[in-house]
Amino acid sequence: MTNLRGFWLRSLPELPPAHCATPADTARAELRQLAARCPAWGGIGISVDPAMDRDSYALEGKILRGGEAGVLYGAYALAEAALQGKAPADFPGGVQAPAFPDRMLNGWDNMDGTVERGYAGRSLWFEGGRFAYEPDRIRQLGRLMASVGLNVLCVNNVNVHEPAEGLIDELLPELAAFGALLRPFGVRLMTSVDFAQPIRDGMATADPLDEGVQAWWARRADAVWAAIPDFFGFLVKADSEHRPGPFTYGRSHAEGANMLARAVAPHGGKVVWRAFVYNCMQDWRDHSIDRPCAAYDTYMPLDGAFDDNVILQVKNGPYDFQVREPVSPTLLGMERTALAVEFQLAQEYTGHQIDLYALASVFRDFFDDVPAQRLRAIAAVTNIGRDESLFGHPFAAANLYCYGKFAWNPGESAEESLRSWARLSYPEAGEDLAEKLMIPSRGVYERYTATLGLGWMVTPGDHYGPNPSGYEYDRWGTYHRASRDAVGIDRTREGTGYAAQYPPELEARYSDPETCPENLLLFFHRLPYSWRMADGRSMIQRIYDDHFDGAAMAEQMAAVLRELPLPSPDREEALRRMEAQCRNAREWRDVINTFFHRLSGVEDAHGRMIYD
Ligand code: GCV
Repeated sequence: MTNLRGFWLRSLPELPPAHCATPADTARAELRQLAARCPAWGGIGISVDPAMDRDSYALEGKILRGGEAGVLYGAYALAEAALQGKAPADFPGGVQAPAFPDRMLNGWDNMDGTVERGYAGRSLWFEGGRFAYEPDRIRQLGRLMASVGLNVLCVNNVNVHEPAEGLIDELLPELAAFGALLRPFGVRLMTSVDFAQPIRDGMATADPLDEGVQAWWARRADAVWAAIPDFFGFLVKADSEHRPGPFTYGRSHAEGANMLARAVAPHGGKVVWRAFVYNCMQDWRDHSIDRPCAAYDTYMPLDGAFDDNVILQVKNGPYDFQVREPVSPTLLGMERTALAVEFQLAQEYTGHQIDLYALASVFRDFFDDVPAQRLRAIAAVTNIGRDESLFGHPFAAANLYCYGKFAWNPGESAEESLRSWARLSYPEAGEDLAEKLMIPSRGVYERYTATLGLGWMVTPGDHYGPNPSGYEYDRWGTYHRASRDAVGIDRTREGTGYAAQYPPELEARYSDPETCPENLLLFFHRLPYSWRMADGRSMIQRIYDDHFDGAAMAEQMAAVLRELPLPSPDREEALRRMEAQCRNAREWRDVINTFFHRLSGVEDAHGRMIYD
């Protein structure tokens, strides 16, 4: 059966029996298992209260009262408290409810079994053009999702490749069978759809204003909801990175999204429309286009034009899941559109689940700037695959765990969520694992890769390992513009104007290099290497120092890891990956420092080795 490496449910190893049909059945089974392990928490009964919101719950004496799925979230909350040694009397009183009704995971799984940006092996549920899985592993996935409060799973990649079109057609019975395994865990399904799908089905056009096209989608929706009555909806990547979309027909994204929304509305379905639209055929010499401006420029004029059942899903930053980005101004600007933020748990630019990079502080930083009330939903690209540990690196499980915590409560603390993950998942090592490895991990990774808000210096395509010019002369709009004297892009009103997309207070903070957070300095400003940082160091010296420090810190983390009392085989797996991380950190240090040394001609103040 499934190994639960890196996840606290390992302390309650039994899957609820397969005959559990509802979240309430599952909750009862989980509470029985908990009572056997922690007798002080025995004797708690469950009461499903149709008057409560679907996902909320309250512990009232010995009764866990909740909505249809809320009782299950309550059962897992009780289990977490019990396993951290708390007493039932300490359990929070009152009704507990999630901040967002829709808490989504997006699988970028292809039906041939590969996973786009997957670092935990092949797809957990697709192989050879169809569903192929061990039912218990899917139930385990449902259990993992419910245990961290998530309730929607998109099964296929937003880049919809051909066989996936069958998902809402001849493969519907397979999709329904898959969904049935997740329903007892309160998880509903979504699929990505290809905007041009009617054409592949023989239609002459996919124009959203064409009545034949509208009727085609309505028929598809009828078939999907007939097979899966609680189906969540469709996820769409349109007019993005060569995917088809309404622009082909001179239509707006509101017209495209609303056409689909009207097809699914009679079934209570949703359309989740991604706002990842930019010019991916840019000439690097053209300074008039600035990619981070793209989403706001495209969608702000459409604010208020989307139907109620459309959710616009916007990446957390304006670029693409870089190590550090400011928040997306689109999420701060749109007032009359249902919005979702999209994070990426899969560590595409953040270490491929080899290097440690805890995302908890990414979530914290985001919600420090974006009030949760602005958002209708929250989404994240999964980091799960067929590897035995499900996450590749067992500690990458922390990113799913912390995502769930923030999806439920955006006021969560980054440090505390990592501490509870570590205490619960590795009780023997918990404190040091959190304090010395997970909490500092993002800062360490940032130092040796992309300090001061510089992104994109990665190997093209693969996105692991350094290549400072790899994306510099390419068509993707991803430039740092490093020259002999200066680096960075001026994004103030005097430059590309991007900063003007923010509300005044943020614009003012970002636009002045003295108040701009140092970790975003070169994202917002073009500065000479001699620029004085707050601590008196020159900017170029700071770049050198950060890369030396980052690589040294990775070595210190390796020394800590060697001493941690972790169970096998997690310990060996983590050590093996840490060795690779240290190699990676040294390579980043040398390549980036050499690049800037050669360009600037400035020597390191400490005379350390930089290659000539
Ligand atoms: C699914 C980036 C990634 C792509 C991904 C895309 C997206 O460009 O590199 O792999 O495609 O984002 O979010 O659509």
